[in-house]
Amino acid sequence: MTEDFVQTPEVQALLDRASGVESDAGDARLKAITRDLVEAIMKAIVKHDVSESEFWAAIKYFQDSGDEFGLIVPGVGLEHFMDLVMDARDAEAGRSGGTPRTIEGPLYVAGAPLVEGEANLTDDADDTDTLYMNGRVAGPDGEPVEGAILHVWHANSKGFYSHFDPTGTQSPFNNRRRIRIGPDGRYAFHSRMPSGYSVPPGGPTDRFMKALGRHGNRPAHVHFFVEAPGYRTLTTQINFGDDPFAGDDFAFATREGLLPVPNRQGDSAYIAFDFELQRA
Ligand code: MBD
Ligand code: FE
Repeated sequence: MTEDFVQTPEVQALLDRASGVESDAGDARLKAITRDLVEAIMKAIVKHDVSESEFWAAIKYFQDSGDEFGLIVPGVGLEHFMDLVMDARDAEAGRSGGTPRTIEGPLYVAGAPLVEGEANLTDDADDTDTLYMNGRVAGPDGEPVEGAILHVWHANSKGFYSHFDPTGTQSPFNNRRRIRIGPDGRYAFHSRMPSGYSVPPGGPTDRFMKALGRHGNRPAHVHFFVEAPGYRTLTTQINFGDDPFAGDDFAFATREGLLPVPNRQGDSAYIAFDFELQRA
């Protein structure tokens, strides 16, 4: 059997009815995308001669993966692909420059405390070193950006994020803050050093990665949204350039220009990093 099987009138009629495209009711865009996605799966089933038991194993896998779906998406490269798509759309529209975007990942939580000045991000005692980070938020001409809010979130020394920590030992917004930046565009914060992230051992993402002959590790990193009136909101993160996984990130978030090497001195590590925003 070949992929042409999907093109038979019977299968095409099935696709039209299943996606609703044959009727006027419903959401036209959703119908068209659903039809193409289901058709792509059908083609893969035929092309790879997928057996009934493989089919049901896959269905069960996705049913059981529920909470980790947001982790599987970056793991298979789709979230980074969206960055590449947005970069290409920007290039087509003649928009360029500024700090590169990179993926948000599945672990952001809205509503972190809003703070000002030299901010401390860590509520909980954590047994490791202190990270000091500072820099500027500027526009395309180097102008300081006024009224910016820097959203920051990162893992603790064990690689766990508050809200998603299986040990249940973190305060709700540990290592999560919104920092209101003053008119000079300068920010500074300190927090406990994050460790690299690993997907939950033995979980759906871990099992998938192992079956692909891969791993589920990310280098130590710090996430940001940078928003300011009159500028485009930037979603990005820095990954530590000296981390063993800096060049081998399972989520494909590391990018040139986003890999500073911390200046480590005893129990402290320093990172200077400037953000450049595009105008809205
Ligand atoms: C993370 O901490 C993360 O940032 C991404 C992108 C995926 C999984 C865990
Ligand atoms: Fe992360």
